[in-house]
Amino acid sequence: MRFTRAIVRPPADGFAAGITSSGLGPPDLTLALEQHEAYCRTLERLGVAIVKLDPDPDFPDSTFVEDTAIVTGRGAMLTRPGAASRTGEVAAVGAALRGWFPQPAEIAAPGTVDGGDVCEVGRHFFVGLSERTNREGAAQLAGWLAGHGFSASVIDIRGMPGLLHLKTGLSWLGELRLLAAGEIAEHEALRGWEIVRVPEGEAYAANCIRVNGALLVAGGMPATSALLGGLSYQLVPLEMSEFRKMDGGLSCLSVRW
Ligand code: CIR
Repeated sequence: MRFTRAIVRPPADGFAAGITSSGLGPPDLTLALEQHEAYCRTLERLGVAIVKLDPDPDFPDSTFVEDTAIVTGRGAMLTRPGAASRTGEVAAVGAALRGWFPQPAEIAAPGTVDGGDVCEVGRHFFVGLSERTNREGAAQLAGWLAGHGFSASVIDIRGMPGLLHLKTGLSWLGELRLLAAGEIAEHEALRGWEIVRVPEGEAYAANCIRVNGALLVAGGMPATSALLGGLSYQLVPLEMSEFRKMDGGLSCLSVRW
């Protein structure tokens, strides 16, 4: 699918107060803003028009817009993020999305879904069951997807070490190929898929995004970059150090369609 638009939201003052388990120390906001700007410029260079929301200091995790909405070629759905501190982030993204999708579907309580648990792979979606996405939310999402002609399968990542979301450890590289780190690579839901395994010590590199012929990858991951470069992807490495400190990756920073 060719992307033409993306919603993004720069990190706000107070970014360091967001949720994190990384143990990498507090992010530097100035550097985070530079990294965010480079991300936006890259999307634009690849033909994606950016819809930039104002930073919101009331929501320190609000730069991770991906978690608040799911957009497919056939419609949009607003999520109900699993972390209480993040539920208020949906309103601003929803308001922006309504410019293109006037009546988005919505995940209803008690369901919870974070967009980071939703991995589109063509006409199929893998949905992670996680600390953020519960069974009820996953079922609502699968029902909505089915109504639009998409299938879905659930991958329970609870108990898999180091994974906040499904896409922390899994990315679609296009066609029948996936990039996966750690235990996810062995999951039976992925049988029949060609799995490219993230090299030891570079698990953070598992979160990457394909955008209009390019593959955006985290910078500073030499073994993964060499592996993917060898598979002839057009790599665009982006520095993500400050978002990594807050458990965020490349996919989290935009809602794309
Ligand atoms: C959180 O814990 O919710 C944020 N600090 C990080 C969210 C990252 N989002 C994503 O992977 N889709």
